[in-house]
Amino acid sequence: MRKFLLAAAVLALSLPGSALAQSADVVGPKMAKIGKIDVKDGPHGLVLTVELEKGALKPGAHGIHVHEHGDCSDEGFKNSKGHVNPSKTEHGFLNPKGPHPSDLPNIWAHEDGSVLAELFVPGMKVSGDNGLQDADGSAIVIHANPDDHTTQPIGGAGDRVGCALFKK
Ligand SMILES: [Cu+2]
Repeated sequence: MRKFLLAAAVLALSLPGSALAQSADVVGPKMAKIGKIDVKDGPHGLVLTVELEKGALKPGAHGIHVHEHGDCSDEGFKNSKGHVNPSKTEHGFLNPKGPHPSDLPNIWAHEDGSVLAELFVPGMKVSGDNGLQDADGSAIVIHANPDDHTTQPIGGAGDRVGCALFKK
């Protein structure tokens, strides 16, 4: 029993810093923290938990995607570049030529601007070549408007209003 408890303790301690799980702050357009995203690496893909504070977003639906470059340092978050897309497909769950592996369902902000959402990204990993923590890292970017899952290249989701940096 003691051996089991010890093993459980070691596992719990190893999770936050390992490749299996990572938590990142989400910063808003003025670089202030507006929430966080927790990522868990599972056997079939990533489970994301998005938790944003009151006032973080305007109420309603917002597009969210995994962008290819791990950089949230500029206003507008253009440094995060485009969507992770090693398969060279088009954007959009409703597009016959889509989706990008980094496309995600919209998240909804409550009337107070807060968000609590859980998302699944099939096939994506935390580490490895096309993982969140690849050579140049990745950014999970939240947009001002909903993603219509059809329009190129980002479903008409508009400006980038939140950014979470994932790097080794
Ligand atoms: Cu995007």
